[in-house]
Amino acid sequence: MKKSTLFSAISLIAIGLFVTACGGSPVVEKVVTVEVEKVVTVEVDKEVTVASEVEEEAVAEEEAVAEATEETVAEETTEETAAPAAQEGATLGIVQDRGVLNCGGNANVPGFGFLDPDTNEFAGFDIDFCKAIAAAVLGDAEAVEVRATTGTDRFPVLQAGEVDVLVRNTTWTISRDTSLGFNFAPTNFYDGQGMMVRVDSGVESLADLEGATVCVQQGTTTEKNLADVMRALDISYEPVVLADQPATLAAYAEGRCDGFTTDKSGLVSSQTQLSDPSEHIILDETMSKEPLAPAVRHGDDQWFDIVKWVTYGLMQAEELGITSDNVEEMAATSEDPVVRNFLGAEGDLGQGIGLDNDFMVTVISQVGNYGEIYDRHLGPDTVFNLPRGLNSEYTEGGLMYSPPFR
Ligand SMILES: N[C@@H](CCC(=O)N[C@@H](CS)C(=O)NCC(=O)O)C(=O)O
Repeated sequence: MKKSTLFSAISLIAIGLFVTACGGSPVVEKVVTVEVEKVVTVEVDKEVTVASEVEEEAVAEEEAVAEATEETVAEETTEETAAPAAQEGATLGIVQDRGVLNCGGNANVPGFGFLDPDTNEFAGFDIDFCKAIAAAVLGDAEAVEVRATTGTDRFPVLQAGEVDVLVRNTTWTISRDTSLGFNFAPTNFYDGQGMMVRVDSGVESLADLEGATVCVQQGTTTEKNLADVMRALDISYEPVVLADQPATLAAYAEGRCDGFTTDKSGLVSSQTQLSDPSEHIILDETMSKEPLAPAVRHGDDQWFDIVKWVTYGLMQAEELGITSDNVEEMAATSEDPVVRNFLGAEGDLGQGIGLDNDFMVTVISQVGNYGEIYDRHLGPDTVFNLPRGLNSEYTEGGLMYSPPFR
């Protein structure tokens, strides 16, 4: 197919934003610079998609800057040369030759994706999905390089192939799944947007936020949902749009916003980072559906299948009662044909995706099943103690359901 080079450079510079800081006095808070620069080599019929997406992002950035009362953003995408689609069948070989899985992650959401400053290691629920994929394709759950991404740069980074997979509390939406050029593996965490407020504000529901300021992070579904929900409820409010989670949380903590909105998982996580978590509550209302899922680039169905079936495999293992402790024994001794096929003791299910037939034995022995991952990072023995809710197995009334390994 014919190729061409697309260069798109968008630079929005707004200077001298006069804002009112917490103390009330007007100050020049920051020079706002939003730059999106792309040089991409693409198939001709995909140029329009990429270009229009960049434009959409630019418009969204502009709106965010215009809407926000103050702030923010020195945001640059690092993408220079990018193929928006992966080549069929290539990714597995690239990862195996490299010997390391490049995984787009989050550094700022404890429990999900967090760069521990003490150990300088990434840890969390999402990070364990990176590890599971590495175990499946490289035989080593530790063979992962996590790249910290923000709400804004995660998509260009994945589009450019700078990471092989993105596992970063990313909501599966139609535009991301189509025009942005990604495929989503099964949802690994069903979430919804919430609102955190101070207990002493007396705010008990969204309706009480008339005239309030709300801190929200740029480049997220959160930003758009907030506008939609408040409009539908006919509540006027002022968004304060910030570049990343630390800035958004800090602005809320400093009292610059009455509310802080993001995915409820992100709120629970962020609440633990506040100096006195008990001074804050998360409102009962759920403002949106946020199915969080791993994503890969369009173009390589084999790679998509691998990420998809490793994710399902973690759920299937939990359903079958296979854990990191018993997986080797189950593989060696189980006479249940479903278990034997799943673990590659018989049949050739791994072969269909270019992996060893016992790939799930490697994954489960090194990372555990879905329930083990959940409990390790979010369960009753953690500071989050998040009930499984929708993230329970379907046999327990939840939505975790793997199609058959058959
Ligand atoms: N699920 C939403 C929101 C994801 C998101 O970016 N959440 C923020 C707030 S918890 C975050 O992870 N920030 C981390 C960071 O900025 O480093 C989406 O996909 O747009």
